[in-house]
Amino acid sequence: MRNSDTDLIYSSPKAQVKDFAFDAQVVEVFPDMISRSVPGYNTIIETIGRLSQKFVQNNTAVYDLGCSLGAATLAMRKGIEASACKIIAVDNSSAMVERCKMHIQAFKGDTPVDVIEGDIQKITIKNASMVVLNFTLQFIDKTQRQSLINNIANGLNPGGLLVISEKISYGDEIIDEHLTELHHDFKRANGYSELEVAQKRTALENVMRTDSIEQHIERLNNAGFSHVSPWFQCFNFISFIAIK
Ligand code: GEK
Repeated sequence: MRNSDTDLIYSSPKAQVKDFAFDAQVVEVFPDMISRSVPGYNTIIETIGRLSQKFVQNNTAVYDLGCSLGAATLAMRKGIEASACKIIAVDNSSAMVERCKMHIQAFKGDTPVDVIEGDIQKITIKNASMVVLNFTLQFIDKTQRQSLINNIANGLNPGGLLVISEKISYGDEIIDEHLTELHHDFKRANGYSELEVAQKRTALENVMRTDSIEQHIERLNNAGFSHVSPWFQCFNFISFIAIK
């Protein structure tokens, strides 16, 4: 069923497809867009909530980096059982941050949430027991990714958890082709047309740059995480846990 929350951004032909941006138009349809486009998104959000129950410690900070409308923040606020914690949710899109604040206020919760408009590459992470990068690292310049992961590792307390979810590429042409096709089938099954799939792909081309599983694991190991593993994968979408 289509209503005003349905993502129709790429449904009509565009003379020129502009680079994708997290602007007001995207904010309006974001929950519909991400759940129809990212296989496993809801499972990942729910699991982030469950992990927060296990990993978040009393008197510590929790970070949701590239929080968009705060889905992971809300899941963690529901899951956290520790006391005197604070969630810091950061995004550099003013439209996202404005709407995120409204979402957070609409739900009750014991853990306070600070929604901050800012660049996740510039914030200081400290006294953290859990950090979430849910489909955000893929939008950061490749040359900046290791230093961001290093900052997160430095700001986590021993035993602290980083959850990182990403779209990936294999670097094997045949596998990449099949996984992309399976992903596009998933989108078609969720009601996106060929035109929508094709125009969105063009819009993301210069904006979202994927790494391989090996690159992610190497980067996490370089940053000093003691335990690193994928815990979820569907087609070319993956989520890792990394424990300091
Ligand atoms: C979710 N985590 O629903 N600093 C801060 N935010 C940034 C930066 C940056 N440098 N670069 C991109 N963003 C969310 C979904 S969406 C993923 C995350 C997607 C923000 C950007 O504004 C957007 O809100 C978010 O990262 C990526 O669990 O739409 O594929």
